[in-house]
Amino acid sequence: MEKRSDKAAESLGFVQGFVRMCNDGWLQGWHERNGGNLSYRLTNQEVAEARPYFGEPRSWHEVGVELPNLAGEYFLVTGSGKYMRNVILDPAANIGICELDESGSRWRIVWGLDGGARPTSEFPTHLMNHSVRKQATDGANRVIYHCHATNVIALTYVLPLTDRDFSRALWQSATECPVVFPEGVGVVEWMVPGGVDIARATSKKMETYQAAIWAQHGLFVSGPDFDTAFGLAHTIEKSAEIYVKVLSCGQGIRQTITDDDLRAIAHDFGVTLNESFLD
Ligand code: 2HA
Ligand code: ZN
Repeated sequence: MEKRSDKAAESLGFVQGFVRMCNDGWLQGWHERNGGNLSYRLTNQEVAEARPYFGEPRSWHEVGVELPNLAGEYFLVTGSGKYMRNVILDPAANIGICELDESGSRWRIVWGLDGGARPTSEFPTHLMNHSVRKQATDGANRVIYHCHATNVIALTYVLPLTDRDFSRALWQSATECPVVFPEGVGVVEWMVPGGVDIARATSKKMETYQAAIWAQHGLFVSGPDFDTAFGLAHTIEKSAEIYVKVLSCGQGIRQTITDDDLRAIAHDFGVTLNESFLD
């Protein structure tokens, strides 16, 4: 059968949702140059819808780790060196669908990433996070998103780089935070990006948390769909922005949300806060 055109594949619902999220992140100012990346694990239904557009399979590449629970899965992913602001102009040149082999240790491009492009340099981190989040959420989580959220990064210069310090600061800086991420956030110390070491450190955090902060670099979030994952990044960054503004007033903190207030929010909204972060 003749392969259908790349352009037609761009009208598939999950591709449109992906493209919109790339553009939303750009509009937030989180994707200077080629900064940041996004990946999405397709449902079986979406694979079936996309299959008519798949091209001749390209060569296999090693992930660098084996991820058996992702064997045979398909991922839509942004390209290495590609700019988030360009995705909406030409999706097939800037994003693509990759298939994992039956051992979960190799990937190949089946659609998009035209002109010899490759998946993001952070693909190992994305795949390891997908593996961990799929396991942790019984298959519900499908989105992994990395952005250079400005105020989150700024806080990694002034707060101790612990899960506890960041979780408390974020919970106290916006009342919705304990409801949106009651387990807190993980913090990964500064590491060289793009490799398997930072991927391992991040996915370890993602066993417990929906989000991990990379010191002096950015934010990784996960979620079941584009709205929830983007909303999580937006909520964390907004709270960080408030905390940065409060510190910038230069008067210290006169009053904040107390630990008993946090417990009261958790009680009324029916969420379980990570008690080890409360006094
Ligand atoms: O894709 O953000 O961390 C560029 C990056 C690497
Ligand atoms: Zn980055």
